[in-house]
Amino acid sequence: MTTFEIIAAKVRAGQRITPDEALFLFDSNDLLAIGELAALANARKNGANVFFNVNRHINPTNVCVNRCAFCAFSRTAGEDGAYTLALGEICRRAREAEEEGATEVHIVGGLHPDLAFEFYEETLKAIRNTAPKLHIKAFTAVEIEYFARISGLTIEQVLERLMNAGLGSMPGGGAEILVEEVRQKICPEKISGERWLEIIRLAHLAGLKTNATMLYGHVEAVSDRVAHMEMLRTLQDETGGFQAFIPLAFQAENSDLKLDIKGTSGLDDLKTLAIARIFLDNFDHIKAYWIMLGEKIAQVSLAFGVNDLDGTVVEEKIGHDAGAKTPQALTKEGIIRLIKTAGKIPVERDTLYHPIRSF
Ligand code: V47
Ligand code: SF4
Repeated sequence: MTTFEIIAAKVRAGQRITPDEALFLFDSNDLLAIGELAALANARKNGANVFFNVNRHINPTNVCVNRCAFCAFSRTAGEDGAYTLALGEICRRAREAEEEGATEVHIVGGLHPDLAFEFYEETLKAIRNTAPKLHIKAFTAVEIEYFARISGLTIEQVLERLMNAGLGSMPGGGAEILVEEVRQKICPEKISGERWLEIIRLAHLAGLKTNATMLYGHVEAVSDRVAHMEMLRTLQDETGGFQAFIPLAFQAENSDLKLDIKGTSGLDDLKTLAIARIFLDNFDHIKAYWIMLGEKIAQVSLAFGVNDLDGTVVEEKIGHDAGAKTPQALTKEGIIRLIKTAGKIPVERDTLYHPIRSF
């Protein structure tokens, strides 16, 4: 049997593939054969259902002490374009989201040098009071670690206090590429990959569900992507706390990370999503984040193993500050149309993947 036939036989039998086999797939350009296997692996888990949610992103501040090389969103305090939203404005946006039918707010921001931990705790409490029906998905592992540092609390204490204030789950940002050598090139000031995994482990043990992202298409090798996914798969075996894996296509335009390539190719996007679906056999959901991929690739990815199109988003800053050409928001109707015209069944979900309604 050829290597591909061995991999195909494993996927058909519901068996796990090895990192070397994932690498073999990355080195192959037979996109349709890889996609077919990914579609099979996905159909087994999710049938023809494709999830989306009605949500709104709020980024309370873009002031950040880290200044990762790839990030065009962050500013140094006092720099042109630096902003911090008042608590009232955060609540106004949350209330507006709830009134417009959102079930989730997604809150992440920079590591502000002057805001105290209590500000974040108060933010959660204020949102819970003004928009009690919203699930609050907030703060990456990077922010949680920063809160522990500025407050002198342990990670466990930070998580407990935030959960008491209304934190419902955590997004998957800050993972980038977990391999240390790559982190030194793209985000030397950010917590290590090992620390990211440790914070997420503690969050899972505290009872929080999280996602996991992977920023790809910059200086990393495909072997780094495989190593990244392998670390996530191992942690997922231990905790089962990850919901979705979300590959984030690097937006190069306004980034300080100057590369010869200008963003990822459609082939690379689809191959990465498909291989993730095949390799991460213990993740229920692979999410195509249309903001970074474009609506068309995101739609096509539904035939390549993807079963989640994220949400309506409403106002996106991180990808758009970096030059993303996608719209700021999709309407619920727009997402439903993308899914239906791909021949799939749109299912609105809540943050924890309970179905709300099929269309
Ligand atoms: O961690 C920053 C990435 C992430 C760029 O969990 C960039 O449901 C591309 O994590 N090009 C934040 N990406 C966004 C994020 C996310 C988004 C949607 C859903 C969920 C979820 C999580 O954005 C950062 C970083 O990896 N990012 N700059 C850029 N130039
Ligand atoms: Fe700060 Fe996050 Fe941007 Fe890095 S990616 S500079 S930690 S906001």
